[in-house]
Amino acid sequence: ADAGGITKTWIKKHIILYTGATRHPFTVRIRDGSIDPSAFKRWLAQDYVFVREFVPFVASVLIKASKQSPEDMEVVLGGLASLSGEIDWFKREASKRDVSLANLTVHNATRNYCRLLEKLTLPEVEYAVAITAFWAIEAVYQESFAHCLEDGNNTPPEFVEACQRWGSPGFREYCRSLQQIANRCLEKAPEHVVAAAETTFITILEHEIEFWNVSSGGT
Ligand code: HMH
Repeated sequence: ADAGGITKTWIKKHIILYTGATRHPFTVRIRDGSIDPSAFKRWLAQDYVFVREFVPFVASVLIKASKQSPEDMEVVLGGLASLSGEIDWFKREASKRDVSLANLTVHNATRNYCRLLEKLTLPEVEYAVAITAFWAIEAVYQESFAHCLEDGNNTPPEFVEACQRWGSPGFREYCRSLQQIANRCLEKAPEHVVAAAETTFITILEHEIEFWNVSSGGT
């Protein structure tokens, strides 16, 4: 297999969708400084809902990883552990910006994405499919927010901290580890599992785009 593995060939094959998720107008506007602060607030509240649902999903990946490889388990455990601090960060950030997390409206795109996570949490979902989904979810945020910190950015100071959560070199390394695990699993997986993982990858990208759309759009 080539260096980037199967996941890299999928990125190339689905580059329009991938770019749609990783260079969405919402994050591009953070980078160029034209972001509407109310759009950021909308994103913050919806992502808080998402991250709460993400915890049981990652826990399910942890259980699957623990049955496959001790090294994989440690990588996934690191990700799960960091979600505790992430939830705290959302709460702090929301209170700073006067965003109520108590009785917020859950948008359709958020609900749909949470439903997808719930399905991917089921024990019958193959480890190779689950870890591919996990990698794709994290990679979209990593690529999106790293771009906001790259050379030539005009990211307003008040959003730099958020960008650093997912755009940092540490998060990039963590995503690389997930990608390597996914590649290794996919190499060994039977054809129908590889096909299911590719479909899941595409579905994740579509849900990420819909999710960003909610943040940038009106209500
Ligand atoms: C919608 N995708 C969404 N939210 C997140 N926090 C991540 C990915 C990364 O964890």
